[in-house]
Amino acid sequence: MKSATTRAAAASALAASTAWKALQRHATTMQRRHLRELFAADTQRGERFAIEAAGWYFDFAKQRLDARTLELLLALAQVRGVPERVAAMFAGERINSTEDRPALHVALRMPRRRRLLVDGRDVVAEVHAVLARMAAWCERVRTGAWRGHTGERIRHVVNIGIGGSDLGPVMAFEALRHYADRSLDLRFVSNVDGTDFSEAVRDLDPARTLFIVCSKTFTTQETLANAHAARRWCLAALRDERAIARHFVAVSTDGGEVARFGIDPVNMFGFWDWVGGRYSMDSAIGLSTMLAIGPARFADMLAGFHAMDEHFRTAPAARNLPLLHGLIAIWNSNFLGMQSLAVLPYEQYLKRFPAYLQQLMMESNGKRVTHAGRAVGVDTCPIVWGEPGTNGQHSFYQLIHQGTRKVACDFIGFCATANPVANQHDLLIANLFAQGEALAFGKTAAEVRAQGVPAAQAPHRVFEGNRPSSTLLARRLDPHALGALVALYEHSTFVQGAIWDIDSFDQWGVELGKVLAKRIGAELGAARMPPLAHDSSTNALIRRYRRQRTPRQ
Ligand code: G6Q
Repeated sequence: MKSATTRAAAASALAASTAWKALQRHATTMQRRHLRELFAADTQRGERFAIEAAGWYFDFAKQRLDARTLELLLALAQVRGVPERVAAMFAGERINSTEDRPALHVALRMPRRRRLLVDGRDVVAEVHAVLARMAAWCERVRTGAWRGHTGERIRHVVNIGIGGSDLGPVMAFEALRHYADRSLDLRFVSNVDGTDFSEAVRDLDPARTLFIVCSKTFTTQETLANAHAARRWCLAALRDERAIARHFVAVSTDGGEVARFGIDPVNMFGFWDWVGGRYSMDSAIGLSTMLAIGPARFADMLAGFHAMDEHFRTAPAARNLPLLHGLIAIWNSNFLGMQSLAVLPYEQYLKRFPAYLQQLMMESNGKRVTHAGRAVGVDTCPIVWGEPGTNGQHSFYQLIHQGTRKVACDFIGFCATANPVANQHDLLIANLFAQGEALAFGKTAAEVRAQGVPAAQAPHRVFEGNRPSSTLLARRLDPHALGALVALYEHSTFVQGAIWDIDSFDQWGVELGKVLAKRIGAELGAARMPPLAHDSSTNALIRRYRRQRTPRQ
């Protein structure tokens, strides 16, 4: 009897396609080849399998592939219609099919002179109108022209949002902290856990604190709960409803909901339904970023995004960085059996980048059906995780080097540092390069023996190698480089989704939990224990929680 997976694969047009089968056949050959052999066979491999775009050097020579692999992957991209899908995205077509809307984040960073009509409206002009309002407001806060209700200058800014309305802003703030105005203290609150809010404001002065409430829909439970907590906290100290107008601004697509909350729509910065939450850090959702680094540097970041967009849109396939990055991800996960991708930035400022990418990639491509609702039939998004180097080396790298699970790695580094401390940047980057080398080439039993390692210990000291990685290297981490890096991963994610024929811009998988949480929330909140009709495990958890919870305040 065939397993469910086999049946799904049999039903899948993708798995049955000639291009896919050719890659499978090729993979059986490549599975037998070691990176040691591939490098020995081609002394130019390091240069041949590397490209550059928008300030980023992408070295994929340590991936387990050869020229034929690339040829087959590029052929797959052709037959899966990747070029047409890219064109459709840039043209503003409704490529988010299940929500019937465009996914037009590329319009957020188009230069002012460009025009792009969506439903008869020039979206580029609208984007620049919002950017101009954001810039004017940020300048007022940064120069002290915007004051709190009691006339104090704003010193603390708390961004309230979750998911796409948090992960991008916090990642960008951390990444660009070196360029930030240090007289403004930025904090981020996302979790509905009251600890997040309480710890964020415990040492703040309400008279000097401003809240940015970021929510595309302005109906998200967590964000509204935290925004109401902020409102109460602010009013408890300032004791005047009029204070809200000086201490709260909103970023949303829904002016009605913003007004209902009590924020003056004059203090609202808008965006559009064609900006997905996880693709929104360069829209008004990036208000905290602009506040921190200033409008000019925010524009540099947008220019970085745009440079990578233009490269992606126009570069020939064989030299197209996001396209190759996405195809290599397909190769690793679908043909070499890599179950996860570790993103390993050797840059402390990128400490939140893996978390940001987890949402970008796993919420976009963690799907099991195609646009038409049929089983994809092959594995989709790998599990994405990571931590900054070198910390990870003293923790989970053991598994990457010698474990039985297969992990593909993306190393990210910069040639220059904003914080030179003796020779520490050289040490950092030496570690980055060393990890890629160790993973690829390992250490053979013969090498271990030659070092005089006792026979009993030898198996523990062997590194089989042949573990693939890519290295992304840029000159320095600045707003332009960050924009280009994020755009690179956005487009790589899109390429992978296009190959699998899935809608990378919806997220129906988050709905069920939300609905159940509402029902359970009512049961936890009821004065008397209500009749419970969940499974026996959930019922028991609810009863236990009700018996042991903190008394209401
Ligand atoms: C991202 C998702 C999701 C979203 C949050 C917050 O692509 O849609 O993470 O960003 O649920 O939504 P709101 O911005 O509407 O509050």
